[in-house]
Amino acid sequence: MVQIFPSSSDIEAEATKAAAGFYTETVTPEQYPDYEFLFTRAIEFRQETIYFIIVDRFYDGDSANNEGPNPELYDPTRQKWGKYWGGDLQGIIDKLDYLKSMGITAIWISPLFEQVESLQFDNAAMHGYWTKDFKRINPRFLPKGEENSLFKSTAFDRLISGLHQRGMKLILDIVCNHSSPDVNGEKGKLYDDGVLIADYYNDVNNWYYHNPEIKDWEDEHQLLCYEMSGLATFNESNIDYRNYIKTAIKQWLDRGVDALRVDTVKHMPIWFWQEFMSDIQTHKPSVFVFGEWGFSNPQDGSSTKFANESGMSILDFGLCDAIRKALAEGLPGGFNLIQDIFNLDYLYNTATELITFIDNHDMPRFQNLNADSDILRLAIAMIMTCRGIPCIYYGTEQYLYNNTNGGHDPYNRPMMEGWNSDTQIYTDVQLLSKLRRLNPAVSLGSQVEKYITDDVYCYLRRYRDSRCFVAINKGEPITIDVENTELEDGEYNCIITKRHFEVKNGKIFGLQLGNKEIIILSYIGERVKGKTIVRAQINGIQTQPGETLVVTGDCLELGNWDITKAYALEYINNNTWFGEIPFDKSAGKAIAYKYAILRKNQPPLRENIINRRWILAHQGTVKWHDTWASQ
Ligand SMILES: [Ca+2]
Ligand SMILES: [Ca+2]
Repeated sequence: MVQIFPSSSDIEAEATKAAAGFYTETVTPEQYPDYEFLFTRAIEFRQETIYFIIVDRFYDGDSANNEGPNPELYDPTRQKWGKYWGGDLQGIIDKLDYLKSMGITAIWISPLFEQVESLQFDNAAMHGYWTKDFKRINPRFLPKGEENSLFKSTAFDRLISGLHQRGMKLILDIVCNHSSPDVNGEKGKLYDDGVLIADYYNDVNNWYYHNPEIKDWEDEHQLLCYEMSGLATFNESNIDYRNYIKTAIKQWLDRGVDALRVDTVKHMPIWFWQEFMSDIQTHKPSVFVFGEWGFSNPQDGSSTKFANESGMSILDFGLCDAIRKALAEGLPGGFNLIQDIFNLDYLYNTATELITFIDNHDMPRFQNLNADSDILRLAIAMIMTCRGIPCIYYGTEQYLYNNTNGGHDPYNRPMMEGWNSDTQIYTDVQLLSKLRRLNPAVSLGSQVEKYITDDVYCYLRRYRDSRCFVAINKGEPITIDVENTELEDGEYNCIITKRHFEVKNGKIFGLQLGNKEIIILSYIGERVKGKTIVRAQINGIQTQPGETLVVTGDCLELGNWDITKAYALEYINNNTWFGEIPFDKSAGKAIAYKYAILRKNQPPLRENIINRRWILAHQGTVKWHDTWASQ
């Protein structure tokens, strides 16, 4: 006889035991597991300046490794653009001082994973997107003869320590969607630190989809489950695959990687990324992640949805496209094309964390569209000062480009040649990277247009009492009046040209702008200081002018529920309020809080929610990403 339900006497016995504390262990505070790390999520990346390196094309620091396992894949003449040319990890290590001195604080390097060692037609996997083993390093990037298991590479350790000693960060480029295409009759042969675990042509454990190429790019099923360029495409429903890829990435993070750039996020379902992000951030809460949603644009709801729901930021293709059209191609509309993109920032929950760029390894370089280095300079100064985290493609500061076939792939990946630290862009980035670190208006603040025509653009970055005013003229010399700059009255020197300006009654009269000139005026106010600083962000509430969003809570720093002592946040845009809240007395303690809106001539409007709860770290920076709980 099978007993399905416990008998009433069993239930009574259980109840008696529970009442007697039978199931309650006495735990002293010292024995509590330390879960505080889970409440210190998300590193602050917004003050960084990123530099994107194609490892093979940056610098050959060790010629002994150039022939690699298969010499056929190496082209010493550097004429065959699909083959390896010799760049390696030692080359990056050798140039860290060059990058540091330019003001670069984080480098994104093309994938380091071990690649298929064969040619497909005349092409090798120098780009790093045909992975054979996610737990091994491409031997072409390591000293000859060094074991290439992730756990054994000393060159990788030297790269990490070289970066960290200089206060710089490493962003690892990862691909979860696919492994390798058919090369020499093999496809998708995948290894787990040298042990074969999957093979597209003998896929006994269903690690891959076996679908044709994507034909209809509007069909979501095709986007997610079909192939691109014949690449063996992973079946993410297979838990063994997911465990493999997540374990591999965690091992790289354990070795010192600070952030991740994720390839082709569009081609995997959102639930996969949500699971990936929560597992990765539980493993290493400080990791910053951004994805490549190809041709993302605020007008494309699927890309903003991904940016808001996946747990990672994205590359801002929409802004890139607008800057190229306005500045490089000089299309009608000019700066208005760029402002049109900023006007839609409210569609993103965190527009200030979008990765901004003007070109990359998948499109012609900016100078292929317009060789004028002064225009390039304006574009770089713009991404260094507008909202988002700037990413500079390697060589831009040396005016590196090749015009073969219009600079389309692979001609957008030339070998880095010059290392001149006196170029105008090199020295601009030096100054502007410092500005990003020192002035929170640039890294965290709102962005407001102050003057715009097709050729002239002025905008203000604003956070608390910090300000950064930018004026750019891409056309003929002109003199303009800018009303309501929101700058404090007084004298300012442009941080680039050193020109002198006066702000009176909030206005700059007679602002003379030369041809292709940029002016940047900065005022750095008081920084928020505290043992623990919470960077609180709330989305999903549209306030009216004159209203203020505050955080009220059960601790001194939040006013002990006295709404008149609540902590005020800063307006960023129609979807976002943000602020840094310092905690001293309550650092290390559990608190409860909620958001409220202070309104004119009306009682405050509090969120309709019992409480939000948080365990404050003892020290450091913490992020809250909350959504307004409506009535
Ligand atoms: Ca080499
Ligand atoms: Ca896929």
